[in-house]
Amino acid sequence: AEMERTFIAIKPDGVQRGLIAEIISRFERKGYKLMAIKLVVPTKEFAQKHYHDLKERPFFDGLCDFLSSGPVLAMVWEGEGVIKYGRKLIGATDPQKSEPGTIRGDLAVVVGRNIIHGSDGPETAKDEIALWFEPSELVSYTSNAEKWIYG
Ligand code: YYY
Ligand code: MG
Repeated sequence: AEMERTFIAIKPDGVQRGLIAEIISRFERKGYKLMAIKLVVPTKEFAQKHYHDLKERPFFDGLCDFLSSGPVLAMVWEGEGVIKYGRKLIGATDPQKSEPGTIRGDLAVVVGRNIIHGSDGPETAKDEIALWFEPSELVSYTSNAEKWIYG
């Protein structure tokens, strides 16, 4: 299997609403492998780094205030196609447009409180994993389910 890794974070709204287990289970039951996980309250400066691509957008300041307003569950998930398919599981940015069955479609209502972040491509995945995690925090292990998931 062509394994790749993506950065997934449950934002403060998802944590406060008690959706951690619900969200993790969607990645876990799909067959992706959890490589790293931690609960952190990012500083506003850290949030600005995470969202640096959006610094010209009108919602940037509010977005960074929000991300740094409480605990964020930061994770790295591994699997074949996990970057692109992880975004499918998450659904469209605006929950008004996310399909039912997706995380945002099922669990969120407005764009400013869309509960989850996922890397949007291989380059951002690499950068975001490096921003949020030390290399030593990534745990490599063999999953016994792997041969049943990938054949
Ligand atoms: O990657 P994704 O989270 O789906 O969307 P981005 O375009 O990267 O925007 C990041 C974040 O910014 C989004 O999850 C909510 C917020 N946001 C907003 O508050 N208002 C918008 N019009 C667009 C995005
Ligand atoms: Mg994005």
